[in-house]
Amino acid sequence: MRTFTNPILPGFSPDPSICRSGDDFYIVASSFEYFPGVPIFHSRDLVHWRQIGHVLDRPSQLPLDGVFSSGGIFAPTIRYANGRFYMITTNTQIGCFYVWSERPEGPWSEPIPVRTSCIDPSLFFDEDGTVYFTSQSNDGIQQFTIDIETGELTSERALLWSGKEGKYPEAPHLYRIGGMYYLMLAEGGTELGHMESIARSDSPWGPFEPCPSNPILTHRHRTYDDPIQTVGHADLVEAPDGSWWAVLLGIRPVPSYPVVHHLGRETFLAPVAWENGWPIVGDLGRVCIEMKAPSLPSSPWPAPPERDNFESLGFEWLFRGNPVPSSWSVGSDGLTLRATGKTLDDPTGAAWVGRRQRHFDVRVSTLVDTRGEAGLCVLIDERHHYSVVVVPGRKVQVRRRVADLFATVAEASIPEGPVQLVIQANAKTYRLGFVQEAEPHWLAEGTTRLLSTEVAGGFTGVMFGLFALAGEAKFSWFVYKPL
Ligand code: 6LW
Repeated sequence: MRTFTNPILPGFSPDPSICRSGDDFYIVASSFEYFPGVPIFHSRDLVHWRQIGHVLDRPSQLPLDGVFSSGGIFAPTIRYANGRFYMITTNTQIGCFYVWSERPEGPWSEPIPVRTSCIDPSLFFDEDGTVYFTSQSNDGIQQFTIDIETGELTSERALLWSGKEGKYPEAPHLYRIGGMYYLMLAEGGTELGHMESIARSDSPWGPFEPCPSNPILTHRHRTYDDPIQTVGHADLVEAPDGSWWAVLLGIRPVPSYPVVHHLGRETFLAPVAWENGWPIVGDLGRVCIEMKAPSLPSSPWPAPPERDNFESLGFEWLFRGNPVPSSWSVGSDGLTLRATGKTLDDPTGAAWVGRRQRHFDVRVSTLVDTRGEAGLCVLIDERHHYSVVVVPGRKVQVRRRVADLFATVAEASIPEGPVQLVIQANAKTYRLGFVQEAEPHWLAEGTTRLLSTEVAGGFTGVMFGLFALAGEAKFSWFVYKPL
């Protein structure tokens, strides 16, 4: 039996939504305070994915003024209809909106606002041309029809079925499958009680008949040692061969009790079987690391290079909030960061670029040249980060910020010239240091637990970042090496 390995998108990539155009599948995920926003991935076999861009790659589409950590872009939905891709989402700074494009790699349109207060909006294009807008709202799952040219809501507001248990019904999607309308939603909260439920009706407005085996997806009854927890927030897609699949979010906790995770909520794939007009997700609602692969022809992408010389800033690299244009540039001599006066303790605005930690076991390193103060960090938010920093006087320091606690925990002297900084991660520990004459000098450690979502709060995951705190710094290269 051919299998695939979950997660299909490792590292912080929550709230996945999927659509298909011909033989091509596309996934989008939430991006919160990070810019550019809403990463978009492409696959031809549902198993191998590569990022083709960001849906929101201009400040005019993604204003993040005043954004806080885990604010910004919440759960997106992607749909393909009548030759156009649509992506609808919420920006906590401006509200609900959508953009469209004929090409998934962009450019995408300017935002079209939708005037209703909600998170987790979704679109459904019915065969008769009616377009439905369905979303979370304060009093349950709401639905309107929408004029897709203008964003105007064109019907009365209807409240639909709000799930099996009614706690945090969210992430609704409406589908028409086999002549019935299905309303699928997440409930129970995005933590350990997370689950996915479904109901069906003859009409898009209901009344909806709940599936007798709800929730159709959950790990809430599983023990702490299950390698996957919190599954839910799913979206369905039919493959060209008639098979059905769900993408969903889940976490891979660090083996420990109680459950903690630091890589963020990740994107998983599970097969969907239909029985008596109801979907069975995965192994009776359970998702595994190894699952039976789709029978689509395997279509892998070349592995991304481990080394980045910063000739341009690739899709992996993100800013916290809208970038300060004068704070960064790339060119033949690498990446230059220029301090802005903001630090790692500020939610946005520092001279900082970062990328997701996607593997538990990984080593990242960079060569930095500075007369100021600059370095390499691992960060989940402005209150939880570890860094190894070059400081004036040819010294390198390791600093740890955990909530109200801050300490410089180690210091060493370094010779003149560029210095190689390194962070090595396993599931439980980060080691921070520098490399001299090809030998790593480990200065200090920090536990991954203190950078976890359970400690920091919020909706994101850890990132490796490059930053400048004083003066200018040149980073010649960055290496991300899974171990
Ligand atoms: C998202 C909601 C959720 O909008 O978490 O797990 C919120 N689900 O649906 C932020 O990701």
